[in-house]
Amino acid sequence: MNQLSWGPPPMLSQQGMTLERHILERQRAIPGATGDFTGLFQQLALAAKVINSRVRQAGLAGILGLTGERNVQGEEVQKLDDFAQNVIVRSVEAGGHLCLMGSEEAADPIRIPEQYPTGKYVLLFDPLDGSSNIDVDISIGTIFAVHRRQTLGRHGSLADCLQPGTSQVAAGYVIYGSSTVLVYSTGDGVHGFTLDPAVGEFFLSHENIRIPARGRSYSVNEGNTHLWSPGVRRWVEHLKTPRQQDDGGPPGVYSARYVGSLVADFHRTLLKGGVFAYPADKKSPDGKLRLLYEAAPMGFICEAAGGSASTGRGRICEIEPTRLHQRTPVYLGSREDVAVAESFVHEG
Ligand code: FDP
Repeated sequence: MNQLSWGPPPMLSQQGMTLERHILERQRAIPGATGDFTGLFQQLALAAKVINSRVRQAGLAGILGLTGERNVQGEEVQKLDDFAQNVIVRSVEAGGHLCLMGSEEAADPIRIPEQYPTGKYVLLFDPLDGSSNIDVDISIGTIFAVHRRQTLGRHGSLADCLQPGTSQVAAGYVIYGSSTVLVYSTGDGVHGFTLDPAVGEFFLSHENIRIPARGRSYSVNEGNTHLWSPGVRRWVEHLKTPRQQDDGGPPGVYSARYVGSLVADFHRTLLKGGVFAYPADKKSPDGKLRLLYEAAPMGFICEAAGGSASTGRGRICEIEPTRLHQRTPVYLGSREDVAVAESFVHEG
């Protein structure tokens, strides 16, 4: 037996591809690139590290629980939501790369303070998604989308935030899970970086992620069955009904997997395949998830990995937004699984 094979596998940090270097190398390949984008990403990565460190200490530092306020969506604001919002704004506002920001936690677009220069990008983000899971130690995450500004003037305007997902120049998320992973795409491939807590750096761990064309699990809140349309109900019944597999294997059904934290449910779907859905229902006729800083960035990543992102009736990334906190129904995941969902949703 080869004794060397008993040694520990090489650590990610020894392989040396940091998030910063990855983005820098891509920037060098683009003629005329100014480094603005790289700078913005460095600041986002820093914010993710700060949020990560606080998420890891939350129970110890006494910052679990609610602030006592409600956000623009009427949801109770968790102390960590509040913290993450401040960290992101403070990390990116001074860099000179942004003209405006939009966040789940702020009713209106967030301006860059007068003392700082403004730049050509717009940042939309959900600072801490899945926040109802914070107190019970379940994976939560940060989601972000970057657009190029469309208007002139120092500050940009709401119109700069209201761009379709197809206009995103980058999208990404950070999952604070059993490890902390940052996944991003600029449209040509999806890459994941795992935080090495000993070094304090994100290292490339998931290069060129491709979502399988079909998966074996579905992820949806089935407690809402009574609120769904007949088509959505039939779709989930279809997934639960044993049928012959395409490859002639034994009859199989889909497994149910639902964390209730978008970043966690999406991350699993991206890596393993299958479908994540938050359909429109009687209580939320437009769906629950927010278009600009939840559905569109996840949709952009999903498509860049070879998957599909649908409202059930069309591409999420083609929706022309009209409101900052607009919602949309969501079906994200493996191409074939999303196509099956669409065929049922179309039936009504
Ligand atoms: P949360 O309410 O905990 O903030 O966007 C909100 C979100 O979580 C998503 O992360 C998650 O996918 C979804 O809502 C869960 O909603 P339900 O509790 O209605 O299933």
